[in-house]
Amino acid sequence: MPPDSFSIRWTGTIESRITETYTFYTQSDDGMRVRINNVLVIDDWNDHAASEEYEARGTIALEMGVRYPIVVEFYENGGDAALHLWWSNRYLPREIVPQSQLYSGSTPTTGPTAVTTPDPTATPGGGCFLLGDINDDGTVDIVDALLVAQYYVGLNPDIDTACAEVNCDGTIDIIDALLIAQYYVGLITSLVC
Ligand SMILES: [Ca+2]
Ligand SMILES: [Ca+2]
Ligand SMILES: [Ca+2]
Repeated sequence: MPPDSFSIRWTGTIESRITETYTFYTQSDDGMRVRINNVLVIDDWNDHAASEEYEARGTIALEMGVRYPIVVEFYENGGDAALHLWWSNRYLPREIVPQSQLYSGSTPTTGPTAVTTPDPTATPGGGCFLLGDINDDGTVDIVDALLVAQYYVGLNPDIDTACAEVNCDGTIDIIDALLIAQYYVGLITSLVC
């Protein structure tokens, strides 16, 4: 491939771990376009440097567990060449879109990813009866979300981990805390994965 005057198109799918509106950001040298679910989220198809000054951004709502088709196009005209892609939402700070949320291939799923379903009436560990009810007080609320967030940063190692792993991805992290918080405010209706 020549160092100048080329273009590239990547196709695959992207999956969010929570249901949220995301902002995507690009810095590229030269042009870049990002389509997600056939929506042109970023259209920055012109010559420029890869810097904050020429940063482009766009937003799109993503539903947790759904793999949306993503197409990233890039061209280089002359001189330097670079491209970067970040995302963020109101809960999660800006980060490079992690490899773990990108999949090759172009066949998106049309619904939430199938995962094993635990029995929500089970009473694991310390006896919590509702997944996400970390303090076992009978309601899932913001306190439970905070307890999981504290566990995630190592502040609260004694919580009922059977209730805290709400999305069944094998780790208890800030996503589990966010899911409980979203359940608490009615943005999602089930914590059973
Ligand atoms: Ca260039
Ligand atoms: Ca609770
Ligand atoms: Ca988890």
